[in-house]
Amino acid sequence: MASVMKTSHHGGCPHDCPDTCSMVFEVENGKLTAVRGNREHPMTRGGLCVKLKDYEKRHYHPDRLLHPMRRTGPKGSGQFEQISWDEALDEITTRWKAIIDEYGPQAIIPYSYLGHQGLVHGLNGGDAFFNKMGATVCERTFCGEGSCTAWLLTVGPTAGVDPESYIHSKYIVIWGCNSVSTNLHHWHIVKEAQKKGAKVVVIDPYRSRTAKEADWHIAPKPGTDGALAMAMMHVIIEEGLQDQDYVDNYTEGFADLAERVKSRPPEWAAEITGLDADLIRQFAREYATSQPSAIRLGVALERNYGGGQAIRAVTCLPALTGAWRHVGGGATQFPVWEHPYKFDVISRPDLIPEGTRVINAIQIGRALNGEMDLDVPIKSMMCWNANPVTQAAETDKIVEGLMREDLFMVSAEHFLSDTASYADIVLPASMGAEMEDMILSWGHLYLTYNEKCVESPGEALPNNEIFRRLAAKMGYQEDNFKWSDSECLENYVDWDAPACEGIDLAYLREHGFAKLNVGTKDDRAPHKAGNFPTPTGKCHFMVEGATNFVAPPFRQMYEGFQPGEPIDSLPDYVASRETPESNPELAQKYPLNIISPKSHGFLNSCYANIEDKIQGQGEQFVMINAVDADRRNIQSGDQVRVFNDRGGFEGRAQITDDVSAGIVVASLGYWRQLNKGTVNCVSSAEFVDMGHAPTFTDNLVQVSLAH
Ligand SMILES: Nc1nc2c(c(=O)[nH]1)N[C@H]1C(S)=C(S)[C@@H](COP(=O)(O)OP(=O)(O)OC[C@H]3O[C@@H](n4cnc5c(=O)[nH]c(N)nc54)[C@H](O)[C@@H]3O)O[C@H]1N2
Ligand SMILES: Nc1nc2c(c(=O)[nH]1)N[C@H]1C(S)=C(S)[C@@H](COP(=O)(O)OP(=O)(O)OC[C@H]3O[C@@H](n4cnc5c(=O)[nH]c(N)nc54)[C@H](O)[C@@H]3O)O[C@H]1N2
Ligand code: SF4
Ligand SMILES: [Mo]
Repeated sequence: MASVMKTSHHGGCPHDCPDTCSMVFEVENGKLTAVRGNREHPMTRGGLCVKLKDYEKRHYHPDRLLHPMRRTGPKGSGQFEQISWDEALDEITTRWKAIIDEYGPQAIIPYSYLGHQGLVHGLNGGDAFFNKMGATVCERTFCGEGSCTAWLLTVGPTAGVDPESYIHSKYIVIWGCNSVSTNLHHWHIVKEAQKKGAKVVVIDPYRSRTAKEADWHIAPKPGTDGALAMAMMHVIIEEGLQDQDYVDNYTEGFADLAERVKSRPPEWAAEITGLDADLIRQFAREYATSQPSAIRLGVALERNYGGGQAIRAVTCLPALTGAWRHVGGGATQFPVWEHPYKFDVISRPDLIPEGTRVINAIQIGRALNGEMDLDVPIKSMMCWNANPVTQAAETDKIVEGLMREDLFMVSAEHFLSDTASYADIVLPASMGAEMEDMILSWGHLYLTYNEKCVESPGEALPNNEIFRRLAAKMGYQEDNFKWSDSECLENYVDWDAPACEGIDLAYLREHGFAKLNVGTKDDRAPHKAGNFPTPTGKCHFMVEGATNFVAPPFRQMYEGFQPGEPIDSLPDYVASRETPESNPELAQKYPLNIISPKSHGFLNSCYANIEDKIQGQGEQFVMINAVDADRRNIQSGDQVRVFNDRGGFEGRAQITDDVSAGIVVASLGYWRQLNKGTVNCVSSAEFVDMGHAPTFTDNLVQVSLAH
């Protein structure tokens, strides 16, 4: 009998998810045979989610791209011929050099996101290459960017409450986050706290899976969280429930905030949010008096025009009530702020030529289809780690742009995604277990290592190797393009930072993960005595001279960026752009607000092409209230069309009181090539008030029976 070589290796889930699970890769005879959650990791606790539990199958899926390919049919037809890596890279660099000669390097735009979350192969992995080229800078603000701006203005770059410290919380507010689907490895801690007596409040306009498990589900109208938070502060101050000592010592602008919220009573907020004024009072009192209280801010909170201001208001609450004094008290946005990554070394913003333009990824459709007034047109786009046709707003414009015969489009992918299918050259990319990396975490305080333990199938290559080879062909000489993946890791992390004390790459290789030295779950109370990483060291209810900005690393920092427009010095409620109240004329045609949250069974658009995952998730649904369904003669199970002036998609009606009248919910990720349109066909590419974040929840639609 031939002997079987069985080994286990440390992995990290590379998907765009706050949990960044620590994984164990099982390898037999050079093949990945099983992937499981690391039992030693206090948050992963041995379990992966439904998407990843058989991650090895994704590695060897029959549809996986294995060879470089050149388009042979019309754009988007999916007709390609196999070519060699040399041919592919020669063709790409020859075309790019010609474009640079004729139009300059800004005619080329990179487009990437967090398809892979590694420091080496992830979001910023191609930045150094395209910065050296002088390409247009692509600003990537899909996820939490308005929230980042609001958070940084108020409390600075702090990780806030350790997600593990929620075990000590007595009152937990999950605000605009569907943790059961999107943050599972925090949810078990919340559930444990709940068992110990903590009250769990979920604030979500519809009854999500998470809302169903809450002790109290509060359902304001979409985009009205700012009014709710302002009214809470009104009640807290009116009833003297604030921690005056904390406010006096560790905050700025209390008198101005108190003056502002005076005219924001619960009755005012009730009109806006659709909630009862007494409910708002009760919530404010409970929140202020049940300590430690913790707020987990979800990404979706920012997705309306007033999203940034709403998050500023929410972020004031823990300082007003002194919640920060306690372990398990305060708020959590992105724990990534305390991870010592050297984004300037990874991205090399110093290489960006002065005056280089910036185009935002959310508006890529407008940039490609000619709608944006560009002095240099975009002649080439390279896309990796992202799938804008499915995930970015105003899909029809993106497709119109990608159909342009004069656009040279390159895609590095695992599968022929909705976006890759429009490429001129497709490059096969390596997957999780096939490349070394450390996986960024925006949902916990651990460093996570991922070992390369199997070879890539076919001719697939890691993203960073693709850029190394492209750099060699372009003649770029910087160190970034010479470092091996291991050398990148040595250079990309500030191993000398206090947070890394006792941790180095060798330690991570041996143990797979390591908690940063930023306090333990049982003693971390980073702001018990103020100590906020703001210019004054205090929490800023008010920021004098505040301006809008986009935080790094999503927008690389270089001196050419101008500060944004001035913004209100205090938080407030700012109305959404598309609601029946704010735009009655539009609402006559399109009376319903659509929410397009993440799917339980897909990871953004990943897995939405895989048969058993589609079966698990179910087909595209449209949740609608009986009142709205009756008016349209819609029965449960009917195929319906959801549309507005930007486009439309189809789904199966689910009549349910999980959504209120006036709201429909259809989840994200379904592939356009397998469905009739996607949720992003109706979403707008306008920005919210801060951080150039997207308005994915600020869209009016009509729903009718499909024909
Ligand atoms: N309507 C609506 N739209 C939304 C949202 C919403 O809530 N509603 N959410 C937004 C949010 S929060 C986000 S983060 C974005 C996400 O938007 P995207 O990042 O564009 O979405 P993904 O589906 O994760 O696309 C990742 C792609 O990268 C590929 N990929 C994965 N790993 C690798 C790799 O190692 N190498 C290469 N070359 N490719 C790889 C995957 O196959 C996949 O096609 O979507 C946004 N869009
Ligand atoms: N299963 C699964 N997990 C994922 C992902 C996935 O696609 N699938 N994607 C990953 C990514 S990229 C991200 S960014 C995270 C995001 O994870 P979450 O932060 O949970 O984001 P969403 O699912 O977009 O929205 C969460 C909830 O916010 C609600 N919401 C929408 N608008 C509003 C509003 O105006 N106010 C309030 N209070 N709530 C509102 C939605 O109804 C939804 O139930 O999840 C990650 N994890
Ligand atoms: S997608 Fe998220 S929950 Fe699932 S294994 Fe990866 S990190 Fe964990
Ligand atoms: Mo995201």
